[in-house]
Amino acid sequence: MFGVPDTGNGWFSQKLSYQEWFNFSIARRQYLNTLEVVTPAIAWLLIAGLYYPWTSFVFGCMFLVARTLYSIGYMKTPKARIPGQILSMTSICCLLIFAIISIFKMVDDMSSAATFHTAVCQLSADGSGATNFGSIKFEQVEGEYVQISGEIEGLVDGLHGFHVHTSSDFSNGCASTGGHYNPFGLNHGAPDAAERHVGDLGNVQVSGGKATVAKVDSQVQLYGETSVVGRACLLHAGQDDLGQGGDAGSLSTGNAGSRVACGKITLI
Ligand SMILES: [Cu+2]
Ligand SMILES: [Zn+2]
Repeated sequence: MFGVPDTGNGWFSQKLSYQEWFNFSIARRQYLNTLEVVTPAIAWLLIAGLYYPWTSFVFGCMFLVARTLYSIGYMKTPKARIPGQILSMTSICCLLIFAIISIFKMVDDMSSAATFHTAVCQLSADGSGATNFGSIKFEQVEGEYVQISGEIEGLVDGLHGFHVHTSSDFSNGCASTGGHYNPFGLNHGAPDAAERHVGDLGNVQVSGGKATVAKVDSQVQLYGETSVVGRACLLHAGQDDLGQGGDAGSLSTGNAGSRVACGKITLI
């Protein structure tokens, strides 16, 4: 297999001449070298290639040239193989570094893909999914607060109650989306109040016909048992009194008036 001279006396024959053993040794070392160097190089090349295809390609070519130089040098003198060896080690080390970075990126990608949620809610007068009033984006990394952002237009200036309502049943427009999402059976309140509905997001300030929403909320979730995904986001004609109105309506709806725009909260 390694070009072992057949002496007819097995592997440990003492009848092999020095030259025969030398040739055998060279062949065996070249074979082992191939296993020890080329195998990891190919493995690292494949891993690094996932995130750095062109860099890996360049180092792969460099490695190929290096191994060719090394093999040519090997046939001549121990010194002649040094440049090939240096180039080979350099390229294989670079491949290893990029392979390690790729593995870290892979792990990072896998964990963030599992824990990062994004949802969007297109606002229209009847929940049809059109974006007549703009749209709201919900973003959440599991274990952290949700970020709510968006641009709203087409509402009259002033404060408008902003909530997550229980269902995305738009059979009767925004009117059929139920009450504020309230899985814990509490009274209506401000977003930062101890007692509030999960769906209570306070007010949105419209001025000059436009509003920019930028909120961080502690109770709205995009995953788990109290997820708001599949429910409705909704804007009212009037201001939400945040439960401070002193009447029954204040503790259930915030007296925010009629429902102007709504849409389904959908994961993207
Ligand atoms: Cu509401
Ligand atoms: Zn409420």
